[in-house]
Amino acid sequence: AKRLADKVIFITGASSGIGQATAREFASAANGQIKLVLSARRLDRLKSLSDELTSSYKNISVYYNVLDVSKIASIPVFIDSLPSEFKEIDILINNAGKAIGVDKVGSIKQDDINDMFQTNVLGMIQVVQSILPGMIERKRGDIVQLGSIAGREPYPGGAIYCATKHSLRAFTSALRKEVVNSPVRIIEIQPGAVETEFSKVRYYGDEKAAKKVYEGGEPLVAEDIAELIVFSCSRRANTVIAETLVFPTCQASPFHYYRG
Ligand code: 8X3
Repeated sequence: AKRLADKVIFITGASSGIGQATAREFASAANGQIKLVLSARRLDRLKSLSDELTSSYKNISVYYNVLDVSKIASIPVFIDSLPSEFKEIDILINNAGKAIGVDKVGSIKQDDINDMFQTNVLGMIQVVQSILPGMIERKRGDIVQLGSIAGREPYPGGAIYCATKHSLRAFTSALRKEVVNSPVRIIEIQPGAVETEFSKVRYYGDEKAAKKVYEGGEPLVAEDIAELIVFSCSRRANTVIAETLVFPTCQASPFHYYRG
């Protein structure tokens, strides 16, 4: 897509899952030079992704560095310290986020509540606050927010996670209204079941429990979401794909996952 040429693309949570797949998808879809800013907590993973992309594609340059979006104060510092050629971010993929635990209200661990709100809400907001003013000033930019079916339809065992994704949706919808006088596009993607490290993290590293989530049906893979993100960002400038709810064919809601 020529529309991606010369863009600076910033991805949070780029070391795995949807973030990593999106970095790969932009690199392969770009027809022309693009610059990727990759951030996540795991530096070694960012380095190998960067090495992979720069050796596979001539048309991309990559800057990567550690960013834990739950550390709010580190976000503007990260943005301010970007090398000048990576500073004018055109596309933000606000992806970093997680679910921790499936406990019911009354016994949810306070650490898990804090962690989810800190990352999915406070971190997500600060990333936008740090990047939006430059986009408004330059009169261009796309902000892609990673929402979820959990941001539309709450389910038992997900009270906190669902509350964070409802927060994201409310924030994103208000933001889209605020920037209606600007060419900046606000895009929200709302995945259902996607098999990544997501469920492993939710179950505190228990791989068996994570596998069970998708058993019997075929979940989406990270690349499916990455394709939609790149598609959304490469539409004609006047087109905003405002909200996209995405399921695998075996799913129709948090409560409808057909296992055969
Ligand atoms: C991830 C999808 O169904 O676990 O956001 O809420 S779900």
